[in-house]
Amino acid sequence: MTLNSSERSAIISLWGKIAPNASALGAEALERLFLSFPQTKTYFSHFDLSHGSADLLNHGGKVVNALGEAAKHIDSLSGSLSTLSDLHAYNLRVDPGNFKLLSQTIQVTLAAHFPEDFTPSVQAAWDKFIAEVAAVLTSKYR
Ligand code: HNI
Repeated sequence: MTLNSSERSAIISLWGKIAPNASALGAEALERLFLSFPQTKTYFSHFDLSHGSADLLNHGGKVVNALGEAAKHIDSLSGSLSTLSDLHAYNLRVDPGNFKLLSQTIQVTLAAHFPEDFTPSVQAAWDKFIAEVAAVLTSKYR
């Protein structure tokens, strides 16, 4: 499931536009996650999940910037995401199915903000990229 070179460029070039607004875009993806799939809120009972909250912005920034870091290490994801993988499997125990839901709300957020850039092929590349990241973050469950 490795990304080919045009998929890689699709990730890297859109990342340039995402980076300056990582927190706001991440917060929006999380808000969409919690509204569309309310069961995902169980992991965040200690957060203020109201629209525009500092918790959403902070955490949104962390998630999106982790994707940005992953994009820079696209050939060595399992090593570069190892600590995050331990965290999600052993400490947070996030059900792996939730990663697909977050992937969807990240993609909807990108489509809404970058309609010109987010062509079907760019969308397919992001879908694949986030699936690769999620595969690493859920690999330690096995
Ligand atoms: Ni996730 C913490 C990245 C999916 C629930 N998560 C983090 C952190 C990063 C991160 C970065 C902060 C780590 C730290 O502070 O050291 N998470 C990612 C990425 C994905 C992802 C890149 C998928 C693309 N996380 C999910 C999913 C859930 C989830 C699907 C549950 C629905 N994550 C959490 C929770 C925390 C967390 C809960 C801890 C939050 C806190 O600060 O208490």
